[in-house]
Amino acid sequence: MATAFPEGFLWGGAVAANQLEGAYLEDGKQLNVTDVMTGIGNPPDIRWNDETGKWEPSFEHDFVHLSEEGIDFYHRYEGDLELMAGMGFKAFRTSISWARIFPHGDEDEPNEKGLEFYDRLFDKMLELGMEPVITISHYETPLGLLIDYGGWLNRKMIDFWMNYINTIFKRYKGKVKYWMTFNEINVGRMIPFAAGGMLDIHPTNKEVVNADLTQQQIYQGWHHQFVANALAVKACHEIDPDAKIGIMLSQSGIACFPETCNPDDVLGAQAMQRKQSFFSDVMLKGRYPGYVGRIWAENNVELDIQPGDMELIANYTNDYFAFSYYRSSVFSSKAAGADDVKNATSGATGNVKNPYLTACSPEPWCWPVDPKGLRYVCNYLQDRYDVPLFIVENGIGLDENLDENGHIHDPFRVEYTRDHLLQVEEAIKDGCDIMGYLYWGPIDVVSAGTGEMRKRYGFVYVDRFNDGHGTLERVKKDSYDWYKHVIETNGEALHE
Ligand code: BGP
Repeated sequence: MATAFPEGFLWGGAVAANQLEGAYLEDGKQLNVTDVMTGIGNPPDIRWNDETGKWEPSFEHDFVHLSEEGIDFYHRYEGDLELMAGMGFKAFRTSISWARIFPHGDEDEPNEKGLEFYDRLFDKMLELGMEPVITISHYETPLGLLIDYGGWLNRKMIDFWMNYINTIFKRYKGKVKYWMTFNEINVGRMIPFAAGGMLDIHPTNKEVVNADLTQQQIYQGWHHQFVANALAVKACHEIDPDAKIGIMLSQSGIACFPETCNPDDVLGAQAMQRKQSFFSDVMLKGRYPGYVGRIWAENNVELDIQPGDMELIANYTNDYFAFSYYRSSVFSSKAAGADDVKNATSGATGNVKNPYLTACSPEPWCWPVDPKGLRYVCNYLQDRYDVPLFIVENGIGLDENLDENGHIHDPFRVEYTRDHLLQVEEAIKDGCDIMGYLYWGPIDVVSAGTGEMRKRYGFVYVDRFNDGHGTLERVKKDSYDWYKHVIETNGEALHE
């Protein structure tokens, strides 16, 4: 039976530098913001120093920052990529750790050793037949830029960003065909330091890091990122006309459904969707959408838009829409906390449970499983933007241990992935132009949301635990051969 997956469909997996590379201070690298965070929902582990009048990283803590060593991908990438190639991956997504290239962020010249690492990494991927799909900034703003400049709250960031992107576009021209600018900036309000890359450097309370940015601050920070995104599109196309550059957003929040046909539920769910679509409306349609005018007026937001900004945003929209999808949610106008985001990293926006969904990932995470939500999101995005779609994150985190025979049987992961892929196939039949599917975390990595190893997504197990112990040995789970079979049959195996 022929499948709907087109020839050249980019099957593969996705990770991010800060969650697996380790080597966090090696070869000239300095700290990225996530190097001092345990779970992106928490504030960075930095302290105000009255003498220097600055925030400084605190290395005094009684827990393990697992990302410091990650899964030691920095030293083991060859073997790990061979494991991925063993499943027949056509593409592998990772990010460039910004602070490997510009360690503090504001240097004029890049760190050659950092550039060499990614040369080796991309060469190895290409040798193994995998297209590098590269996120330019995946929660990895150099800490120096946050502490000294406030990150994206400051327009100067655009200059540092330009230095960074021009360096990497020129260096990796011909090697990287698929770029993405920012990972999930649409969750920047919930995760201002990591996803927003913003830090209020004039805190009123020096005991804690202020996570509550004003509406004025956050929209101004996003405006700087929109300009930076447009400049990246321009630079990418000029430097390497064969390369494509996408946006990357969390789109679980698009699958936010009204609890009932009560018009208040329907309008409320639409407002939730717009909180997500705002970002793609700007970066793909090239202008601020009308509905944000009301939000700005009601919150006294007055953006500082410099001459030329809106022309850039209009003229340099992205080539494709990459997104993550993990779960759906339900909005009820009657439930309390309608604006609450229950789980920032999953991007969900609703406030009540969906009685029609029976499965969820294990406690304490408990992300509801909704494969049809993915089909809904694909269709929604295709209708609204009409650009190629790239599913660059979808997967399930489970708490797993080797059994007495040294194996991991993970039928739930197979079921989750199969059910989602069947809905991707339906979306393709619906007319969606889908470039590929990259499973999130094909090898166990440190969780972004909670900073732990216990939440494992991999087809490959890594022997490392929350307290930092473990041999780092890699073991294939049952799902490894299953995914391999799906790829080699271009999806036909989903129907077996
Ligand atoms: C996305 C992030 C990833 C990733 C994934 C799973 O939002 O882009 O970095 O980790 O979520 O989240 P978690 O690791 O919290 O389970």
